[in-house]
Amino acid sequence: MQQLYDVFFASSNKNKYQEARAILAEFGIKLGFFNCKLLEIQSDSIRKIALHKVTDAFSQCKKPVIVEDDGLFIDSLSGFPGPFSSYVFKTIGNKGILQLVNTKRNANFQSVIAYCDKKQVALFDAKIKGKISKKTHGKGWGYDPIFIPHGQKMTYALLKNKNEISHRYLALRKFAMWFVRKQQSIYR
Ligand code: ITT
Repeated sequence: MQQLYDVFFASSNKNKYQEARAILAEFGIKLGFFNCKLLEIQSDSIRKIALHKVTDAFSQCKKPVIVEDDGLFIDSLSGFPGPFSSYVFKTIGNKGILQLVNTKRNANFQSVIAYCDKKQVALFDAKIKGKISKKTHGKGWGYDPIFIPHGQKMTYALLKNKNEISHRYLALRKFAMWFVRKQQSIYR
């Protein structure tokens, strides 16, 4: 019988899963949702956070699984909120971020995808440069209404092709190319 899913996405954030599922579908990878609260260590490195999250995810899910850790890094705030992006969004939100940012608006969004199965762990990361807008534009989730990726005039929230250019897309594309090759070598 054909497997329903190739790999699971462990997260408490359905928005991240929905985007990841659409992105991986383009590579022929079927992504299931493993809705859970993951152990998040305190660290200034989103790679280290993702690594811990994925071992915790595999111990709960017991199937090939990926997790994602993201951060919005604002240059003039020395990279804040970075690894604390989830907490900062829940506390001060976009309104608070806009109050903190002055004339220097450069920022970048980073994603780390971590994969774990019975035999191995692998990490895939990506970064997209951009700017923080002067006010919110659009109704997207998280920081979508205030992040304008480099080379674009609109925020993530207003872009129709977010999933073709985003930090998530760039990291998932690296994962997908590796994963497809790995599956082919298993079935060869
Ligand atoms: P899990 O750890 O359970 O997967 P989370 O929401 O806590 O979910 P992160 O720790 O990676 O995920 O938090 C990063 C935060 O950055 C997230 O909560 C959003 O507020 C924000 N974020 C990440 N990617 C985003 C995107 O594409 N658009 C808007 N905001 C994003």
